[in-house]
Order: sequence, then structure tokens, then C-alpha cells
Amino acid sequence: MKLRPGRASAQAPAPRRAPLSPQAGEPVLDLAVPVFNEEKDLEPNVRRLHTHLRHTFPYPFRITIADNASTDGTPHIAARLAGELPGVVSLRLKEKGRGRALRAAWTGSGAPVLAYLDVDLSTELAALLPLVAPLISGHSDLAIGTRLAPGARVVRGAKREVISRCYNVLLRCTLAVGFSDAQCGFKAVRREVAERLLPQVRDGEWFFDTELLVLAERAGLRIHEVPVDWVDDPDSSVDIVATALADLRGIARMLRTPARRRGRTGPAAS
Ligand SMILES: Nc1nc2c(ncn2[C@@H]2O[C@H](COP(=O)(O)OP(=O)(O)O)[C@@H](O)[C@H]2O)c(=O)[nH]1
Ligand SMILES: [Mg+2]
Repeated sequence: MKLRPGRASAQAPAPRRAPLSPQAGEPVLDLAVPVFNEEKDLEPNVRRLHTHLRHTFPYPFRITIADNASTDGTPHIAARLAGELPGVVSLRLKEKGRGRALRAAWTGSGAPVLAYLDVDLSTELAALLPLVAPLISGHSDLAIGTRLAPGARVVRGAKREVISRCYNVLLRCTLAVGFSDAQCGFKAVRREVAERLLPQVRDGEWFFDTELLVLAERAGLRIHEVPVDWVDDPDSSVDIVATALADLRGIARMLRTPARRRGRTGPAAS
């Protein structure tokens, strides 16, 4: 019988992970906020995020502001917020690339659940607990926000909508992915899964997310999807043509990955 990557088999249900047992005072969630030249949004949005987590998140958390190479006031604002708000830290890398920032933030964290959220807060924060709860309970290995599944409510321009849908159709046609939205800036992963997959992820920019998810599916891991309420921020740092070309190169590279790395190998060893 041919198995779809990432889909559970009726004959051999995957053993699920144990629920996390939070250690007193230690962050359960490390939420990275990648930033590049975000001096306008950074302070109000990190304050809003911090307040939201303080009031709604039932476990200790950490927010990691992850900046690469910003040339405006972003690093100063990040350092000030880290000094002022409990549970907020900042890190700075020289080389650009959102994937690079996420890798650095996640690799340096001891929290059992790692996540990220774009600083523009396009995703309604009410989806945060539904994103991470299945990872805390041990139900899922990774979790993604999706704007392309039933239940999502999305406000964005026609151009972004078409590009997003075409990209995800392309992923289904070429790499046979099962997830619905590779690019939503709202994702979470259990730390042991990140420790296993990140060394295999080569991209350090926008294809990082797709590569992580494709590798997860090929490893038979469970990806939980949360339909989000999304209001697009038209202020984008994405160069659409350059990113599309990089995505095509990324897809071609993953198609060349040896077939033996595909298929279901069960959850990552803890
Ligand atoms: N650390 C880091 N963050 C970045 C970089 N480029 C973009 N970002 C952040 O990634 C997030 C998404 O970027 P954005 O321009 O809103 O992309 P869009 O929503 O797809 O148009 C924002 O939080 C940006 O500040 C980068 O090179 N490094
Ligand atoms: Mg944005």
C-alpha cells in the first residue's frame, strides 16, 4: 500500500509523544519574533504580544526578538524591550534571512516548544494557544497557521492571495505535500523535533519554512493546522520575484533529495 507522507497508517498508528511536564519557572514556550528594520512595529507589537501571553498563556514563556542586520533603530528598541519586559530577550545576527534568525533563536533555547510569529501581528493572537497546545499535550510534532484551510478568515489583496495559492498548489504537485499553507508566519515545533530536523534544513531565508515542513512530512511527523484570522500588512519586505526564484530552486533541490529519505520513519527519537 502506498502511504502519503505524513499521513498516519491505519495498520501502524504512530506512537504519540508524551505530554510535556513543565518545570517550575522554566519557559514552556519560546516564541521568536523575527525582525528586519521594524522600528515602527516592534515596540507596540511586542508589548501587545507580551500582555496577551501574560493574560492568556497558562505556562511560563519567553519572547525572543531575533534581528538580522537591521540598519534602523530596531536593535536598540529590541535591547530596551529585553531590559524592561520580563521574559523578553533579544538576539542579533549579522547576515540577513528570516530562516537564519529562526534557527538561531530556536537553537539557543531550552524551551520544549519553539514557535515564531511575524512582528506585524497579521495573525490574530487568539490562535496562539490552539497552535501550541497540541505540541504541549504530545498530540502533534509541529503546528502551522493556515490561511488556506476551511475556517480561516483572511483579509489580503488579490495579488498576495493568488501568489500564495499558486505556491501551495505547486508544492502539492511537485513535492506531494499534505499541508495547506507553507508560508504563514506563525508556526511551532517541539524542541526535539527541531533538534532532529534543523541540521537537515539548508535554506536560511524564506524557503526555510517549506523545507522544514517537507522534511517533517517525509519523516512521518504530525503537522497540526490552525486556521487563522489574518489581516495582511501591506508593508512587506519580501522581494516577490527573487523569493519566487529562490523557492523554485528550493523545490528543485528537494526533488533531487534521495527517495530513501522520503517515506514514513515514525516520530523523532527523543
Ligand atoms: N530576522 C529577520 N527577520 C526578517 C527578515 N526579513 C523579514 N523578516 C521578518 O519576517 C517577518 C515577515 O516579513 P514581512 O515583510 O511582513 O513578510 P510578508 O508578511 O510575507 O510580507 C517580519 O517580522 C519581518 O520583520 C530577515 O532578514 N531577518
Ligand atoms: Mg507581513
